[in-house]
Amino acid sequence: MERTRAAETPHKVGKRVKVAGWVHARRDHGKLIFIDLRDASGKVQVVFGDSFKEHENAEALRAEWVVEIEGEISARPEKMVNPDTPTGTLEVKAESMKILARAEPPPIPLGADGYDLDEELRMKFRYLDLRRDRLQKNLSLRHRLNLFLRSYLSKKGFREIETPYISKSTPEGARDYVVPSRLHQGLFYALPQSPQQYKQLLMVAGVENYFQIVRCFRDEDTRKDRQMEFTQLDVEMSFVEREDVLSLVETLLVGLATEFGYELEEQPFPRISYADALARFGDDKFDIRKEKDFRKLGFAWVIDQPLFEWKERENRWDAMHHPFTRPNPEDEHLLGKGEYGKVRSWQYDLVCNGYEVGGGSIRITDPALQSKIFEIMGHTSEEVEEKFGHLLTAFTYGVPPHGGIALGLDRLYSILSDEPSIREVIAFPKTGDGRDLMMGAPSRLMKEQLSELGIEIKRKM
Ligand code: AMO
Repeated sequence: MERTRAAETPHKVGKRVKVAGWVHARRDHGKLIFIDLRDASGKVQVVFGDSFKEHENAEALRAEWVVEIEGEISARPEKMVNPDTPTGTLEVKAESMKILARAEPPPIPLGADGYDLDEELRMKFRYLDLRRDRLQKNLSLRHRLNLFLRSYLSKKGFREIETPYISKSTPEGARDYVVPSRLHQGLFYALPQSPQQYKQLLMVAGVENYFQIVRCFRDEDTRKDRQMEFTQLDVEMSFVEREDVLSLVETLLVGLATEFGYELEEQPFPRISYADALARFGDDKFDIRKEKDFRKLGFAWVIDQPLFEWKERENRWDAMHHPFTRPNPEDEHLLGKGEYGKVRSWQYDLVCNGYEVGGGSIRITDPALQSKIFEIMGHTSEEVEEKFGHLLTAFTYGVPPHGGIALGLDRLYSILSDEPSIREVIAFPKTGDGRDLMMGAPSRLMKEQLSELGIEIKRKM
């Protein structure tokens, strides 16, 4: 017999079915034993009564055992109906049962929302933690949102193109995760902080409209809105100006809010200059909502950021966004005068409910201007050639004007799921100090692995 999922049972009242899943809860009333059987689609009540001959097997059942049950779906007696659950009007009258797996008592309770549990335990037993309703819902919402983004952008003529994860360092302001090369000992790959240079090279390649739901890697301390690996909706477009990128993202997000039942605080999204944001909110991340009520999204654009910021400790100018951001043409003449701090850029950031959920810019396409920016940031011409020569060369072969943006999906999804941390919307997140407690990462390498890579550990931890 084909398996029926819990959510399908309301359509099969009166029929004999086979259901399978985990024992979510068990209630023993002596002659009658009830269990709530849970599968990925939901829960359904199973009753072991007269039609079930092996009563002692039902007595033995414990939470989280995995079972397969055959029986008839029948309407519950009226006083037993539970109107609060989708299968609350029916039950499966068990006739036979197979125990597929027994289970140790779970080390963390799985019934409640889990917020008040020790996070280290939740992470160590993440495969159990993920069984709770709240996290299953978060995984489902994430899946449906990704589908929406993919289908929306595909309909607008964008192509999703995968770019390498084993690559060369792209400066985005964080430290790189490096990967030693076995074939080229002493040389290293880096995991990309974002696909920034690849997507610009795709524009040179004539792709025009690119997107990718992509993992990015940054060696920075994790926080409630930060992970060392996180997911972006990365977008790049050719022959566009700032307005085109802002309007694409705005219509995408309005469409998403409508489809998924969220209210927008203000529309069109207000645009606030960086200087005004600092003056009004004291921060470039702010919350425009009047009331912090559920399912309300307060999106706003921050524009006109300075191109450079002064790094006191390093005693040099650094790019506020990244070095590929185009200066506002009205301010470009200031570069020649050395008034770097006054140059505004064509950067734009998107904030929502107090978080920065996106950032992007119109890019530099003139190799001379790009070299000048690197020079202002303190790179020697040899360094520029070594680190960015490929991009500057590519720009000599016919580069279209282009620009783009990346949305931080973990942040956006945690807002949409009303979760306090992005860890609640990521299946397997790292702890605050960058460990995967379930897998036990980071971990030591075998001597042979190290020697194959030509690596010697100087200081043992
Ligand atoms: P940026 O560095 O601003 O831009 O990143 C875009 C968005 O990604 C999210 N984000 C993070 N989310 C979780 N954990 C992190 N450690 C983390 N770091 C960033 C934020 C942020 O707004 N290549 C450019 C985009 C472009 O210019 O097109 C970039 O990566 O929500």
